[in-house]
Amino acid sequence: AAAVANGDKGFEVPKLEIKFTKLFINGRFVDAVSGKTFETRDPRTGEVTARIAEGDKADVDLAVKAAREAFDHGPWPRMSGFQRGRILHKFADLVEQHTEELAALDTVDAGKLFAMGKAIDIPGGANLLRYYAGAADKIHGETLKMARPCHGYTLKEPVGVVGHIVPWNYPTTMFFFKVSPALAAGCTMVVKPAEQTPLSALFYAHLAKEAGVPDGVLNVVPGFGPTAGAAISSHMDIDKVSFTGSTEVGRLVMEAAAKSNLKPVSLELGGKSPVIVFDDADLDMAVSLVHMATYTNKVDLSDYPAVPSEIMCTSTICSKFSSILHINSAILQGEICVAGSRIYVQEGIYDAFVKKASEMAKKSVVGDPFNPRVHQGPQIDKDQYEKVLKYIDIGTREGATLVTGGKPCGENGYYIEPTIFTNEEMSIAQEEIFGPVMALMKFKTVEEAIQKANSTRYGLAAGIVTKNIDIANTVSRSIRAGAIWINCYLGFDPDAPFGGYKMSGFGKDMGMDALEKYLHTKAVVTPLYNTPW
Ligand code: TXE
Repeated sequence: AAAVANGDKGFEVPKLEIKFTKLFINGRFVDAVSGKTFETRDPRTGEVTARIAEGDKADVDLAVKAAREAFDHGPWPRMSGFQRGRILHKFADLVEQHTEELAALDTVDAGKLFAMGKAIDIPGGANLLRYYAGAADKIHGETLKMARPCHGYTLKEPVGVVGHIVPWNYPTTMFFFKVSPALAAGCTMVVKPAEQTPLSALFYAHLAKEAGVPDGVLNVVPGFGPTAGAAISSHMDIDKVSFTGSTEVGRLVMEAAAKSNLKPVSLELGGKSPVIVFDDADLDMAVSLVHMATYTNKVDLSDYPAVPSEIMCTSTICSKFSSILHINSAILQGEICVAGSRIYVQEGIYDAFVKKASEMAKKSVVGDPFNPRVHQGPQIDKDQYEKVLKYIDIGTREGATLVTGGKPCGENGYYIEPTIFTNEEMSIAQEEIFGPVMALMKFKTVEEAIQKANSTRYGLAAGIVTKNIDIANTVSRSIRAGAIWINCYLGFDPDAPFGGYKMSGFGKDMGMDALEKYLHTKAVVTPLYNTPW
């Protein structure tokens, strides 16, 4: 079993003061209309960290009113893109200046490794702001080649008031995936962070104001899904909803949008992403890469030597830190939508691969995410912890072979051992577990690998490990998924659009595609002088 570092006290937990616990509406921190609050808990212990104002329909209404006013009459959409870009750059600087504190907030809220927050999530958020700050003054339409004697051109206009509903697994990254392009486009917005992780979003609202984002442009309303979340997706005065979360809730969001004002939605949903390892792969590199692909979010790979940093590209959201993060980015516990949780290994190296993958999982140190010796932190909350253990139980009952792990660990908190099953296509190899559970399977031919990789309702990402360029090219074109990572995993970059095929949703985060999703295209046509219309 994996080593547990719970008894290890040889590290410092930064002193953390929770400064922002109220809703942020129209540039001010306010109580909920109902006066209600809810608890946010520390997954390291299950104990309450803070009580947060609980936003509901009435609060969403107030936030939308402020955002509507800021859009219809405020300076933000009317400012030049250059001016908006300057404010976003300032926002990015402020985020970086508070890196430690913000990373600590995400650690106590989500159980994320502190080291990873400092190296990846927080600077990565700042980098997303900068990427879109640079794009804000380059938003323009086209001159059209009209068939008739007319002058025709397009204008790109912000879509209006946006509702962002975000999950808990990457509180900072998800916040900036959504907010940065929407701000650059000139939209105003209401953000609902996940009920498990409201802390950093409220801090970002405060920093946005300090940077000069006008009141009403960025509102943050923490609260629960069926109340605050549903109030956003069904709101008559929200022009667009951008959602990341489960496929089930994605369906509800789309339904509510259709039943209210037909607002466009974009959905980034679950995944069950395959990683295909071919016989010619460098075995040590492939094992490390797959380990990272499966367990990532709370697994730190820096102790595992085999992956050359330039190969293991990973979250270059934070390109500045690329060398550390190449190695470090694995820091999660499978709580990532692109977890490479179905691993197909070609028969020639299968047995050796299983052995090495299991050795690596056993070397993982599970424990307090503030401890720099720890590779893997706790699951986010009791529900997710129980869900993962339930899937482990199902795997065992369906006859999959448990190679390693499979048990909770630690005295308190929501820790689970990195787990490996070998099996044929069972439910644990089909359903999103969102935990540290790897399903290893064997294949013979390229065709079989493609067929197996595609045999899922999801289509978010896929990994291919081979030195053969023909196989890499063929397989990458044949897999129905929005991101293909060849000889790397988590190949995120601000310029690489990210989003799913099939039931993993539609619409992109990151890249210029994400900017498009917050823009309308307007066609303007006028006849040329003195020509017959
Ligand atoms: O997600 P939810 P949960 C998957 C993963 C995980 C499972 C459940 O498999 O185990 O989803 O996690 C808000 N109307 N992913 O329950 O409920 C909610 O408050 C509007 C994958 O946490 O989808 C939160 O802000 N909003 C995923 C957000 O939706 C509603 C990341 C996501 O929560 C709502 C997270 C409603 N009726 C979980 N109900 C990924 N793609 O990365 C809830 N919400």
